[in-house]
Amino acid sequence: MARINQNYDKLAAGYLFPEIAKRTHAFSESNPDAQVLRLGIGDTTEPIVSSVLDGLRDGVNALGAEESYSGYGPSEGISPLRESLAKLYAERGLSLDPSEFFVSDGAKSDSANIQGIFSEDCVVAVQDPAYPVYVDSNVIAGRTGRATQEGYEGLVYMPCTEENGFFPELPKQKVDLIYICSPNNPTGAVATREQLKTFVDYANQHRAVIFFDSAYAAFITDPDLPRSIYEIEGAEKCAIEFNSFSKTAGFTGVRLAWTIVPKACQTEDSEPGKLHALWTRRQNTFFNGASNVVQAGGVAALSPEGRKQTDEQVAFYLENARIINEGLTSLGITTYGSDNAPYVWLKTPKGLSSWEFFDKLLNECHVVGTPGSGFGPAGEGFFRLSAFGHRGNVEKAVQSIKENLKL
Ligand code: PL4
Repeated sequence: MARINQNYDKLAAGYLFPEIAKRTHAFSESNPDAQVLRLGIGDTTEPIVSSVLDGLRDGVNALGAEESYSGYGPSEGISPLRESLAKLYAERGLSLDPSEFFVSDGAKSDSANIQGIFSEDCVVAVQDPAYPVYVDSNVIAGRTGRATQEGYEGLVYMPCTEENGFFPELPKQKVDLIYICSPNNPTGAVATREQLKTFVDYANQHRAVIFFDSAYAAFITDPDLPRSIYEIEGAEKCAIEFNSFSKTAGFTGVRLAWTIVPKACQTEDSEPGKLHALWTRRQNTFFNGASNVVQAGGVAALSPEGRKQTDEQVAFYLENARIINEGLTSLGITTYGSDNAPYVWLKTPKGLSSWEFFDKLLNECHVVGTPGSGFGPAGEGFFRLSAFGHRGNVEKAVQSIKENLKL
């Protein structure tokens, strides 16, 4: 007799982003003439830059000739891409071997799947608020109890609040797996070297492992802020890092990412090299590698011309963030983030709940954002606006908020 994975029934509600899409659709159905301006999902909007398009085309063309055709590739990714990634980190003085880079189809899937190579009884700590995938993947894996008003039983929430500058204190109890996202989705806060050092030291002391999601690292403009956790001494022994081409190369639909599992990284019951071997085995078993066409695009994105052009696109989105931030602050709304991240994190006015503000913004201004409470209990009373969008739409959204939001 087949039985389902009962852990799915523990999941608190629908996944956040489909829920937003559902509510937005309902609004559009009842207001067919309203132009809905979307600053909700962090999804790129600008065309892929020419050098990366050329790389993708080269990938396609290679498939059309007998001598350059390729079928299944290594599930860890093609060597030129892994080597280009290692060079990228080497430029910042980080010595990582190409074999420590695992190319994949997304930071979402990797950050959801990584927990699968760890013991089921590991205690998990998450920043609160956090990208929902970290929590949900552990709920499904059975590492939590029921959902309550305060979050899932058994999960250690590390509140990120105005008081602590949206970076958490160390957990009071011993935890085994720690998720840190910097630049942070949703708060836009970037961890300093000192802040990361406290977690790296904790992890090395307790033989915990940090999952460091740096999907927005390219948005860091402040040269003093770390873009990779491996800039912190000792991190290679305790941290696994995720990054993605989604937001830099506009690959949210194309799909390409990478995960770094250093050979030095270890757990309390394993030697250095074991985690690297387990992730290799996991990927070999469950994954057949990212698309060869797309990996050719990835190599082009890391070329000097690709980097120049994609950097310009990142700067474009950061300018959107500045425009949104300026518009909100001119209304007296308290905001965070936006300087080194593509998200503006705002405090809902008049103590409205996050979902109340979602409805208000949609009904009064026809602007869609993301309720902070969807990212965890500490996100209640906050709201996220995404800076991904065409400039004209971003400006229209800000104008509409300024003219129509009843404060
Ligand atoms: C909506 C911190 C966005 N349907 O594209 P990937 O898989 O390489 O990267 C996804 C990702 C990884 N890590 C962080 C992220 O914020 C994201 C993308 N987040 C958002 O609006 O929060 C897109 C979400 C998408 C989803 O469910 O991920």
